[in-house]
Amino acid sequence: MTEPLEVGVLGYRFMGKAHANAMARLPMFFPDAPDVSRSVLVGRDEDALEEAADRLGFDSISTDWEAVVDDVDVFYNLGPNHVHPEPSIAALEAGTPVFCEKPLAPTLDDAERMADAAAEAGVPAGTAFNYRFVPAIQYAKALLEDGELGEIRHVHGRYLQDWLVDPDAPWSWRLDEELAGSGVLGDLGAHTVDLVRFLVGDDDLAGDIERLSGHLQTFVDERPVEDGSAETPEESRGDGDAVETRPVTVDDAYSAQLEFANGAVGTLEGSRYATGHKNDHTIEIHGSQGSLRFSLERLNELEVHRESDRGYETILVTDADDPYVDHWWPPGHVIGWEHTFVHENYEFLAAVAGSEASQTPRNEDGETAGEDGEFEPNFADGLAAQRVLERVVESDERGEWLTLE
Ligand code: SOE
Repeated sequence: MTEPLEVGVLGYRFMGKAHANAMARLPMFFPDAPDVSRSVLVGRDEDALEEAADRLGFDSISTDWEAVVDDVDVFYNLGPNHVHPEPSIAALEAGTPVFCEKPLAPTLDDAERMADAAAEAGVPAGTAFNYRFVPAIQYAKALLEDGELGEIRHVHGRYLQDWLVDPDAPWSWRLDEELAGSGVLGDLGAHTVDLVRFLVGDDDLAGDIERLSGHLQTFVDERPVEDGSAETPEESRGDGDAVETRPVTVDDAYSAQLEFANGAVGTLEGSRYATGHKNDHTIEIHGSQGSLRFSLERLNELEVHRESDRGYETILVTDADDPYVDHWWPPGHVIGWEHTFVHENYEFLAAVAGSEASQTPRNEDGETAGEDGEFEPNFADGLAAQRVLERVVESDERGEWLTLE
């Protein structure tokens, strides 16, 4: 029997919980996944770490990431954005595979350093764009790759949340440029840009984004501080005992217009002020022979329109032969947001183990991601998304359309 992969995880809040849950589900639902031990949980506050390690099933805790990155078989970086670069680079320099939350880094420079370290290390380095692993999104990709929508003309991506609508919702690290890099742009826009690249980025579809025009807006420029740690909409509701305020130094909303290599046009939008939208990520694509649309709030469905149809057909992507579905429940027994983390952990850890367990679509050589030790989205994908986001910022500052190099 091979030894389990010892995983060290930095971060134990929202994303720490999502990934720990995913790892815990693997042996039950993906028995061909590599054996994993949730070995060490890393953070700064020992009491909080003890409590979280106990609850999330970790064997030990550490407040010293430098020691951990060298010691474990795999390092997960799930901390706030400003903590992504140094521990990830140190891990890669030690030859340890890294799985890092999105956006890859707070700045483009940091993202470039991280992607360079990954290329140098030659071990799996994944960016956790979990929405690629929604079965309906993979179904959509297969339709697009089969040319079923014809020539792509329009691509729309919107990610709307409403957790900052209340001007008294407390300040958090996500609202600080030093800690987060950007606001909605990096937090939500990174997901949308990645899905657009994933779905239509191939040369025989829309290809690369060639030019864009971006706009950013901050609606509330100061917020009350409670303990400054609010991380989720739930925690950001506020209980009115704030003692001071802190400036909001990031964007609250963004929009962008895109031109793709094949001449297709695109629009992107993201906001935390979209009243009534909790976690609404939608993608809509129109081609010469058909269209598709997807909404994260109905993630088991894909709406598809083909030339001969009079409207959209809603396809329930829950059949056993749909991506990943046979691991879960019989047709129609839907899955949720947390399953996307299980799928991405399965693929990433399979790549780390060099396992043949992966069931992602095979390439022309019949290989899956795990078989040749490659995992996508990798740090190069994280960097590519970041380049687009950086140009949105520059375009907003300069008030003009910009090309992407
Ligand atoms: C918070 O806005 C957030 O949790 C993002 O950070 C996640 O990436 C997204 O999936 C849901 O919203």
